[in-house]
Amino acid sequence: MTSEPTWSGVLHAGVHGFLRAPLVAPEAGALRAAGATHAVYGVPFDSTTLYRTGSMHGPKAVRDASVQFVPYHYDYDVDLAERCALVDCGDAAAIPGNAARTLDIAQADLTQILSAGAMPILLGGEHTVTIAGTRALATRAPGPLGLVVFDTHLDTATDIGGEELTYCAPVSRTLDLDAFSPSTTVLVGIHGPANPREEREWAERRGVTVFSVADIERRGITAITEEAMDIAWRGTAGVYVSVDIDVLDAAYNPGGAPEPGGLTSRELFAALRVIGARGYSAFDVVEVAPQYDPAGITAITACRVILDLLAAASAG
Ligand SMILES: [Mn+2]
Repeated sequence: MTSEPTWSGVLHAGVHGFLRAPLVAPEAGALRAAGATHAVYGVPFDSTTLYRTGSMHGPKAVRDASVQFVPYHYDYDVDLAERCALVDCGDAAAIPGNAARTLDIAQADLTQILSAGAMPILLGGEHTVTIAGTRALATRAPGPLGLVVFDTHLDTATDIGGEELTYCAPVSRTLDLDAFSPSTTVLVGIHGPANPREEREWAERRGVTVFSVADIERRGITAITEEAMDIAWRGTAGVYVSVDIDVLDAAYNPGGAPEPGGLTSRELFAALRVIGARGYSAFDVVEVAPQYDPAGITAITACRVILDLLAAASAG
């Protein structure tokens, strides 16, 4: 983060990375030279989206929204500028219409970030981009990995019309990797009539833990997230966290897939408090589709997801 005064000029003036972080190429040498501990990296890709395409504009919208925040987080009494050396690695050179090549490009860049000892903060793009994140972590991690996904949807499709690299399948493609296991995979926030029965049966058959909105209603988000992290960290060397912004109620996410009956933003932030305290290895925020959201609520909330996760991990 830069040392320029927070309130000088107008917040949105100038060319900036996420939270005014310096721009550094996604190359291990450059990242090491910059002393980066955390690296924001966007994947502007949405070519497999079935409904309301537009999350390719997510990374830009999240960066733009980030200028209204300061590195100090009141809720945690933590100044991220003192705790993290955050850089912005820009965006993947995504190939429209080609998920396989886009994921390869993103995985290579994310591997550079990880090999520099920095934590990737991946901005979608559609949920397919998670596959690049989990693949990169799997090639770098010393042992088995856990996966925690916040989403309205199961995302456990085997394929869509024979296409395996689709935004309906980030969980199933991650579980193709040897490093990940259904027994340490948890889906949180699932609900509603946008989940095919086959995806539910796939998750049940494999032994993936699913916590629905009804579970959260009954037990509370903190207890649910504590149990999710217990499961994800059971015998694992790292945990990948994916936040599909559509886990939130449509009131907070009018974008790509608005879903009535989802979590409140305060419930999500309470979950992130637990996740930060328990620790994670990498995370993403996906499915921000700003053009359906004239007030910019979704991108602002996605910024909060990042700032809360970083602050929660830095606190205490
Ligand atoms: Mn999803």
